[in-house]
Amino acid sequence: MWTRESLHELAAGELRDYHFVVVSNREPYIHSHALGTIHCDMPPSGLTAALDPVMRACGGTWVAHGSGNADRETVDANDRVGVPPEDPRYTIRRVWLSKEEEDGYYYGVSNDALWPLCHIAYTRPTFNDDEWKVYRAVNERFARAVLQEVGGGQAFVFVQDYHLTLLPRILREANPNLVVAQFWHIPWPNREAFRVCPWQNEILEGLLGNHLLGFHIRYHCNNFLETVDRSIEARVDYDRYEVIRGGKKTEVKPFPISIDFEEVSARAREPGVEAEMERLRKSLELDDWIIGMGLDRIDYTKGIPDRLRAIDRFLERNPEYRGRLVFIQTGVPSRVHVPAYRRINDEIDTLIEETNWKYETGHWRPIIDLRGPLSPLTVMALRRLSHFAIVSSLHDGMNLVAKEFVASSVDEDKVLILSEFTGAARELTDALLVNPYAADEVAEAIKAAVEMPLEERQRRMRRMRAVVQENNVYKWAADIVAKMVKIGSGG
Ligand code: GDG
Repeated sequence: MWTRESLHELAAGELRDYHFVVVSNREPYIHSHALGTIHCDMPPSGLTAALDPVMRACGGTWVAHGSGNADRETVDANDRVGVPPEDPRYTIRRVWLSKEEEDGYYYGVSNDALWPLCHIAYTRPTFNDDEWKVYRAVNERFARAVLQEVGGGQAFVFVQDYHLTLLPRILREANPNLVVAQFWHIPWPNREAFRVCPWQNEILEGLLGNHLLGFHIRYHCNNFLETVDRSIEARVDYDRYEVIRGGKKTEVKPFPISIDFEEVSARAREPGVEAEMERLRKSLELDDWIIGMGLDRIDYTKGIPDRLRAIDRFLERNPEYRGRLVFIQTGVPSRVHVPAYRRINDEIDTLIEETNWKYETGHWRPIIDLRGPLSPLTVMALRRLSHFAIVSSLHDGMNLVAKEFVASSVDEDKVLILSEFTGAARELTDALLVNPYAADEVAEAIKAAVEMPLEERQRRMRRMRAVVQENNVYKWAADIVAKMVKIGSGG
């Protein structure tokens, strides 16, 4: 079983002669002004949740966009700052972007073109050539920062996600001593879906700068190989999962991401959680109701309206649960500068209002809307209070919310309703797997969840906990680091 310690040993031994550099759009720690002082926070994101423990174990440098309003005041003359602030274990090197650059590269190409392109959620991508020029320039800016950090020496560079598709090629051409890997946190769609992208060849050539390209599941690897095979001049080896282009090899492999199971379980058991549960019971007037929860970054891929429609359908079909079951929807709004995200927030508002209006009696209403930033303690107390959770993504690379719910279920007495279109569904086969587009099917799963006998709830949850405990984030990181080391040594 991989642990923070064994990963640390691996990193200290194998990465001894190398500099380890992570590159991502989002920084793991943001400095901002609040109430007259400077705060340092970890923004909620799957990526940060997964990589911060890894960086603490490996040390090194994390290159990222400095987006906090106190970020410039907290770096040194070389734009560097040590984190975590109370006990610095690694360095953030901040890259600065203007509002126009953020608009074209982050909101435009990354989240209004590539995100909808890769998620089959029936939201149309927008392709704008001016934004693409900005995206290209920003990728070059990140490349310059990485090359400065590593100098001419040997280094492992681990790039994150779809914001930086052009970076690997620039790095590999500029410094042959680098081993470059990239992890793609979202799905890779089939070739038919990808071919509408006007910049497809440049993106593929950029990604083939990597020595190693990782996806969550084999299905996404297959989609990528097929896309390359049918789009550009390259030799694709389907048996070895490799692409050779211009004499350079890219290995394409699955690495299912995960969470720090032990830490989440330990946090679920902290004494403060029970007090917070009590506070929530009182302030939300929860009585002895059956509680379901959803926790998501507000995104149209997460299927939040679909889940709310399923709650409506459930109450319509099972009137005996009116006044007895409540669903708490939480989560933070994100990417609100992109029109599709504003629309999804409005749609959720309307659905919650209509459903509550339809069924509410006395102080009971079926849906409690807790959107907005919540403290980790409150999120944990909500998980512990819940009898079931719904993760209803229309398409999701992995989905860490599902794994966090499993790790928090220390009473082994909760049910997970999980979309079959998440990467997590491949591992969490003891969840109640559903098609989120089918409201009746999800409504039936809610009924099955609340009526499931205790023994079956425990049996399913124990098995899922064992899976997440074994396939934890340290295993994800160790597998990638070990593979990078093997590539670095010519293997
Ligand atoms: C991408 C891929 C892949 C969410 N709302 C709040 C909050 N969160 C935390 C969750 C979880 C994280 O954010 C979300 O992670 P997910 O994996 O569920 O989703 P994405 O952000 O879309 O992540 C995804 C992931 O990358 C990693 O590769 O799994 O498929 O889309 O940790 O707990 N945390 C707090 N308040 C919130 O309101 N405190």
